This record gives sequence, structure tokens and C-alpha cells, in this order.
Amino acid sequence: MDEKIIAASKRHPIVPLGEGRLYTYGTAGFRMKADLLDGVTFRVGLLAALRSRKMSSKAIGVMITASHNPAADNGVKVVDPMGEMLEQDWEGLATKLVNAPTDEDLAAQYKSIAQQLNINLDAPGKVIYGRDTRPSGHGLVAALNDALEATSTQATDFKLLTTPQLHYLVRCLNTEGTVNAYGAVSEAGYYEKLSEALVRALGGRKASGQLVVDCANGVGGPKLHEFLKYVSKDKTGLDIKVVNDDVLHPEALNLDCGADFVKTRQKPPPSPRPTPGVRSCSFDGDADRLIYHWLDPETGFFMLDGDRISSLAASFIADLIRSANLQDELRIGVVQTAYANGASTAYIEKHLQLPIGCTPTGVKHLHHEALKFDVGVYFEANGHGTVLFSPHALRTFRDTQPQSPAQKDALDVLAACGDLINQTVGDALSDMLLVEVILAHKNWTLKDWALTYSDLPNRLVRVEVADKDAFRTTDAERRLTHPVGLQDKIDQCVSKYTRGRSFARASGTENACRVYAEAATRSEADDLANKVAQLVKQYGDM
Ligand code: G16
Repeated sequence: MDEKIIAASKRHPIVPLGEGRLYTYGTAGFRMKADLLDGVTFRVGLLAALRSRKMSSKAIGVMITASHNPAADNGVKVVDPMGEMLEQDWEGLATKLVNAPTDEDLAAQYKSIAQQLNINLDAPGKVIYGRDTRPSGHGLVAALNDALEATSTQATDFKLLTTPQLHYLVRCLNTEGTVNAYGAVSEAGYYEKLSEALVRALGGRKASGQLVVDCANGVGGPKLHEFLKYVSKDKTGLDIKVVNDDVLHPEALNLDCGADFVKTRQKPPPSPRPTPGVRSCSFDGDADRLIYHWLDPETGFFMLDGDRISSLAASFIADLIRSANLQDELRIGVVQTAYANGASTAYIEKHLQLPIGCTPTGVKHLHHEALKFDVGVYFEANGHGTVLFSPHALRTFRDTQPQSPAQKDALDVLAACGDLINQTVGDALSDMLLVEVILAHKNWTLKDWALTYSDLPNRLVRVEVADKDAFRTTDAERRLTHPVGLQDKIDQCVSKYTRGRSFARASGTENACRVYAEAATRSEADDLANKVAQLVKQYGDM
């Protein structure tokens, strides 16, 4: 085994990052310029081989994507057996393995992790993987496969997938034939499950008007086209026009389109030219984020981001739970991050009267917190999130004997939502269907949805700094502990603005810091964001 790993590793050398710098398993795995990733991906393959054996030979997933990042980047992340993100303790092992200085050290580390964690290397191992549309994905898949071969791990290549599809497949594979079977282990199984749940969740209602879906020129485009073959327009009213679905020109990926563009620039993608009054939404490059938007003929651009999707879903599900008379039985809660607009937090707490948790950025943190509720709604403001139903909640929807037609309708829709909403991770396609279902139930336009509350104007700024790791935070990333003195300066600055709030943190997916600011007016929010960004730059360059 040692010789095999060493020989294979020689074909996938790790590129040294320079004095004192390490590859780190961050918010979404390893993510960087694609030309640095060959050796990293090979080593992640070794980690996945170990992880599968540690998890009683269950299938582990590996996704090759850089999501919303530019086309020249790529990334690799590991999916645990129930389709969730890799267990946090293992992130440290991933970092250790990837940074092993030589091929021989790497093989030794592989063995030592196995010994340390009582992993039987002779047990069978199983890994499935997929990739987004980036051309660099081909080579990285080959590197991954070499690691799986060198460790005699059974490997299945699902080729092009959205990130949430891979998460779905991992869970399906590991629950196949059990009472918790999640679905058929195939891409078709995913489409069948969603299209069937969509019809049940609509309960005879229909979506109205056209929906334009911007797929960021990423893998979401072909997959959405595929999904639509499974949907009856007559039964659902779903009338989708797919745009920005060019996967033949790799450089077009996430360029001036997609969920990240819309959220950070606060404007619609310039192409195709937006039609005023038409309901639109944007996926990101691997289709795990969703942002709704439209151009109002009178008031201009309006965006409904992850906070809005979260409050819409929470209010809809809370109403259904009340109609099903289960409010004393099931606890529903919402999880956000510091990026959540202050107005959304107030709306959920005061108007919906639901408990809220706040975690650091990264869906893995939100997911974990959401599991504490029977129904846990979690979304990041960037449109990444989902709704988790506990096994108890799903059983209750199924087993409660309805006492009235209204209660039966509520129970049926709740059960259908449990199938419609991806239980493994945020999923733009599944979230979009949920939003369409809710709008159809409420008979709402995007404007009706937008009127539920008014967002505080906000601004997100990306700041290049010499060493982003010098920025360390506490209190769910709302305050900086390092560089020393910077937080005091930010506090002084914030105190000058009406309803001002701002924070800075190091990105987990890019070599930069991010600054968020909100305030009572647009100009105050912009001004505050720029002032805090200047402070970050100044301390970052010290
Ligand atoms: C990833 C994570 C998200 C996170 C985002 C940005 O998203 O999965 O949870 O919000 O990165 O993180 P950061 O601000 O640390 O760069 P994606 O869609 O890029 O996989």
C-alpha cells in the first residue's frame, strides 16, 4: 500500500505555498487557483478513503467545484455519509494530510491517521464524486481517482453534478434499502423526487407567470433543463425560462451573472437585458445558492436574498404547523449569520415570534445549529440554505390523524415539503421550487413578498489584505479580536451612523477580508462600509 501511495503521489506533487503558509480546509473545503489543486485533490482522495473506512465502509462524497468563485479557480470538498459537510475534527486531518512535505511523509501520515483512529485499512472503502463545469475539473478527477485506486477504494464517477446533487446521492446510497431511504441513487432519482414532491406541495395550486432563472453559466443550467423534462407545466403552472446557461465558454462562469453577482452588486445581471416586472432568480456556479429579484417598473431593482427566503419559508411552515394543530408538538427555529439584515432578524423575532440562532459563516455551522429544532430553517444572506425536518417532525406529519380537511391539507403539504426541500445541504433548485410553492399558496407576487418588511440598506465590500489570517473574530464573527485595536476603531465609526452595524472577517474561500455594513439610509450604509474597509486595509497592511 505504501509503495502504491508513494508512486501515485509522485504523479500529483503538491505545490509548496511558500514559507509558513499552509493549505487549509476552509469554509468550503480547499479552494484556490486550479493549477495548485492537483496534489491537493490527490491527497483529499486519500482522506476520503480513510473517512469511508472509519465510517464502517459507508460511501463518502467528493465534490470538485469552486462554486461562486471565478472560472480559473477550483476546489475540493468532502461530503459525509448522510450528505452533510465533513465532520469538523476531520478538517484538521485534511489540512495535515494535504500539507505533508514529501510523498513518503504522506504515506506515513496516511498510516498514522489510520492507527490513531483505529481504522482498518483492509476494510472496503467507497467514494463517489462529481464536478462542476470548470475545465480543470477533468484533471482533478483523475488525481482523485489515482488516490482511490492506490488505496483500493471503490470509486464511482457521477461526472457533472450540482453540489447539492452530490450530497443527495451520498445520502441515497447510504440509506438505500433502509427505512430512512432518501431516494433513488441516480440523477434521475433526484429529478423524480423533486418533481413528484412539487406536485404534492402545490396541492392543486399553480405557479403563475413566467420565472426567469439565471444559472450563472454553470452546471445548474444543464441540470435545470434536465429537471424541466420531469415537470408537467399543466399540473404545476411552472413556466421557466432558463438564461445564462452557456457552459461551452468556461470563462463565462459566474461572470456578470449568478447569485453572488446579484447579491454583492445589488443589481440584475446585465445580460439578458432584464424585463421589468418579470419574476427572476439567480443560482450560483454550482447551484447551491439562490437569490430572487425583479425590476419594478416604478421603483427599480429589488432583491429577495437568503434572509427573505428564510423568513418566507419560516412563516409558511409555522402557519402550516398551526393549521395542522402541531404548534405544541414541534419546535420551529431560524438560524442566521452576522450577515443577516437587522430588519430580517427583527421581523422573525418580533413578527413571526420564532427563536433565532446566530453562527459563524459557513453552512456547516448553520446546519449543525438548525438540527436543534424539529423544523430548523437556515439561510445565509447570500442565498445558501435549506430547511431541516427532524425524524420526529416527519413522522408526526405522516402519522397524525387529521380532524378536518384543512388539517389534512396542512399535513400533506408539510410532508411534501419534507421531500421537496433538500435535507442534506442548501440547494438552489429545491429552494426555488419551495419559493414557487409558497408564492402559489399565498397567491403572492414578488412585490407582495417584498412588502413583508423593509430591509436596512446594506453593503458588502471585499478588501485585499497582505495576510487575511491576521483577522480573527469572536461572537459568531461579529467582533474582531485581532488585529488588536481594530474593533475599537470600528465601534467608534459605527456609533456615528443611525441604526449602524458593521463587521469584518477573513473569507474562508478567498484570500481576502469581507466587510459588511448596514445603516438607516443607502448613503450611510455605503459610507460606513467604505470607512470600515479603509480601516481593515490600514490594519491589514501594518
Ligand atoms: C461557501 C460556503 C458558504 C459561505 C461562502 C462564502 O459557499 O459554503 O457557507 O457563505 O462560501 O464564504 P466566505 O465569506 O468565507 O468566503 P459557496 O457557495 O462558495 O460554496
